Amino acid sequence: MLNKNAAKKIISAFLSLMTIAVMTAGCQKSNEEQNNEELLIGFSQIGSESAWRIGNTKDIEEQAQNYGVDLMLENANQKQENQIAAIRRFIAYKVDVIAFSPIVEDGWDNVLTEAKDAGIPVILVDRDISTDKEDLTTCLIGADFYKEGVMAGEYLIRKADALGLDHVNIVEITGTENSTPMRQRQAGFADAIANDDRMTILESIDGDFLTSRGAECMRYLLETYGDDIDVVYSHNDEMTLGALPEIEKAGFAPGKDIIIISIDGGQEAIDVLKEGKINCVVECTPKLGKELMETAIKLKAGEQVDPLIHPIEQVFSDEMNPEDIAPRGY
Ligand code: GZL
Repeated sequence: MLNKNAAKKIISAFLSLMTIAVMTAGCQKSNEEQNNEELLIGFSQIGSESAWRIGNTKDIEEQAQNYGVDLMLENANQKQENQIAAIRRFIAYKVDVIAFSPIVEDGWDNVLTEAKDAGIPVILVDRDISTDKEDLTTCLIGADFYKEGVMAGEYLIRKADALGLDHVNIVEITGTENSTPMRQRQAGFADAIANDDRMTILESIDGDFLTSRGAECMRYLLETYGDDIDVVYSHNDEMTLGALPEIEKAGFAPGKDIIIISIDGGQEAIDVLKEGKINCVVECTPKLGKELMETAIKLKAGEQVDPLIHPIEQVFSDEMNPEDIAPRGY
């Protein structure tokens, strides 16, 4: 039978061991969390307006899985206010990194200042913003839209040479007004043809990157300019695919009577190019997910990141054998 003192010492020693065990377990748990901490990205996507956008979303989700990254992706259904609200939710949720494709370039200063004050880095994907403030974003991962416009203009000059044209009347169906791709595709194309006296842009009209608007714009342009139109320069495949039936209804053969130049390079447009109804499609890859994950992982680790990441892009046209074009995947 233990005397009382011995019993007290054993109980005291047991309680001390228990305390150490709990504390160690607590430390071990926090150490384990720190070692296996998940990277959480909050992504605000513009919407689902095109095969390009749907392909972009799919690629980001697939790459998040490949890299074991937690992704909160919210679809803004083409509304800037929905993107701003989503970014505020990401801030409240204390995500590690915020990423988004800004539907237009202006109007982001307040919400991005809130993200900066919260210490959450922001990655721009696909499109850019316009701001006078410093350091609201860490980098831009997206196409060189100006170069896409230049490549479209350079194709048209080659096509006019090949056809021996002495004047070329162009109608332009632009993407969403004040968006980066619209501004830069318009500027690049205009600059590429600026010194060619054969070229005249009859009118530029906003098709908002939508098939339905592309059809409406084409109907108006055909009613206004009729057979004066030699070329349609469309800022994305959806608007192009909306325009083509209107051209045919008006009695013209797209790709022959009217040169058709488009941008994105989705499978549907490439199939129509193979039919000879589109003459040129400038590639704009939606596959930006890998670069996004690698950049976010670097930011989480406190590493420096490239401020600008442009994917390499090509031109598909009737200057090549369209059968050589590999499946596009979007
Ligand atoms: C381009 C992207 C554009 C696509 C359109 O990177 O922002 O938005 O060209 C899409 O198809 O709507």
